[in-house]
Amino acid sequence: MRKGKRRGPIGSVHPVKLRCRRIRTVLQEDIIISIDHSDDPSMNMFPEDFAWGASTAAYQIEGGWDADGKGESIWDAFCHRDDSSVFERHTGDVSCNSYQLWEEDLRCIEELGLTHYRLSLSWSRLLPDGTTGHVNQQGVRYYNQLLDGLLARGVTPMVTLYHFDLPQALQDRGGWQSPDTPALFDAYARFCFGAFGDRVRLWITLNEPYVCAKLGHEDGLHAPGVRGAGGVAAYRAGHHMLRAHALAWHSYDAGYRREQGGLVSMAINSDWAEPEDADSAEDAAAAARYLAFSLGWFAWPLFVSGDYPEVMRAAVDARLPRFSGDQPAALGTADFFALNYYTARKVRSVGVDGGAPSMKTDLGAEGVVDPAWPLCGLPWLAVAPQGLRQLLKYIKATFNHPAVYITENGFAQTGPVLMEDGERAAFYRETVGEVAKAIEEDGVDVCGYFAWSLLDNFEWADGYSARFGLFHVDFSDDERARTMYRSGREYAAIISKHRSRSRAHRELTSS
Ligand code: GBH
Repeated sequence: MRKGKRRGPIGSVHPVKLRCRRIRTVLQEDIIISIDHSDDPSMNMFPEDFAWGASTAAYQIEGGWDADGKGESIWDAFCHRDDSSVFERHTGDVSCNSYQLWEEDLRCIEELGLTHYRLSLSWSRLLPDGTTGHVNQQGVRYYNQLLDGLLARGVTPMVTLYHFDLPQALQDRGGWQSPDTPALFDAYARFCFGAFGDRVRLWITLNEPYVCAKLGHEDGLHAPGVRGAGGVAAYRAGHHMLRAHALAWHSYDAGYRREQGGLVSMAINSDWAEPEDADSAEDAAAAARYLAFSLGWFAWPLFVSGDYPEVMRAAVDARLPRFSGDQPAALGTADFFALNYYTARKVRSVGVDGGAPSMKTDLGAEGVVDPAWPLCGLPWLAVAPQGLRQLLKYIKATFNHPAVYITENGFAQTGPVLMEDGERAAFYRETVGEVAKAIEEDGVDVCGYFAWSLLDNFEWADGYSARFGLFHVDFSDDERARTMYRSGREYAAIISKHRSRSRAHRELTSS
């Protein structure tokens, strides 16, 4: 590897080049372009082909839970339980009704001026029993219309194959705890590459395996609702998700990449973590463990060693599955780094007090929110945009300078709806400013930023009580009217300013 040169995406030889190298700023650029951004930190230079996007997920927006032959997913089943733990027993049965109102979504995307849109496919809408034995053509038609609609508007799709909604039929066969599920995922992935890959260049196999493993198979807060499980089920589920990802990446590499020329990765979520007491070696070690157990759990196998981080191995020991014998290997199966970032923690070390093993005792650390960071009503979500810059720096240093897409980032409102959501507008301004600094000052190869989310939607265990949208959705109205928030106007303005700035800059530097 030559020094000073950005390393190509791992798995290196393929026809796609990520066209997101940084554009060098010229001196006097401000004067030449005559935009005064001295008081606006988000106005640094972004590459001209930077991806400005927003994200959604199928179960959170589509509704149509049993429409036109769709099969049941684990989230349908979880929400329909008599003893559902979801906020006020909300469900995604109708949600934003994007299954019928997808043209409204396209209008929203256009109004924001997005260059990219990240959506997820509902596995059980396409393959009702989870297998390719039966394809639901109505589901295929739905996503064809949506993808064609995006392309017709000049919007590049990024497509996630799995965003928490396993077909219930596969859960009945053991779900992510079964060693058979990775091969079934691979078959589903190949089906999607074949059906949609002529129009999709950016693929995410799985969204946040951490959340699916831990909240779904240890905390019981997400489907399938496995609780306790003694720090076994979550690691096993996570392992099978890594295996599923590796199989799908290799399937793409061997069977589709040459013709379709796309890129495949997995979206990994992590808080930024820093020691609570900067002078404490214990807290420093605890913060490192905190990162290893979230980002590292999935990034180490893909980017570093093909195995879990050492600190995880040491703490979890025999309960952590082994990769030995797994073919193909997980190492090298990410063409870019896909990061979902929301918040940060000050971390302190906590002693292990014996008792039953759990992910919590394995971690031996506790993260707290700095009282200076504003909250939004969701206890876990404190505003810490500077943590994103820190995490990006960490990713550059730890994973050999990968190309990075920020595939989710956002801030919610809870309680009475504020259409003039100034705080959220400021959040986007500041966050984009931190991304700009990561690119310009830290040299991180950030290729895109996707806001979570296009629309207010079904926020999992919190139902509709938390609103993450750039558009407000009126869930009491059959039309599910979408109305842009002030934060949406802010994001649209950021995008349009940056796009014209980089265009102007290119014209100047190329003449
Ligand atoms: C993302 O997860 C999801 O991909 C997306 O679907 C979701 O709508 C969005 O965030 C907003 O939440 O309840 O105290 O156990 C973000 C990462 C990690 C945030 C787990 C919530 C649970 C905290 N998530 N965390 S707690």
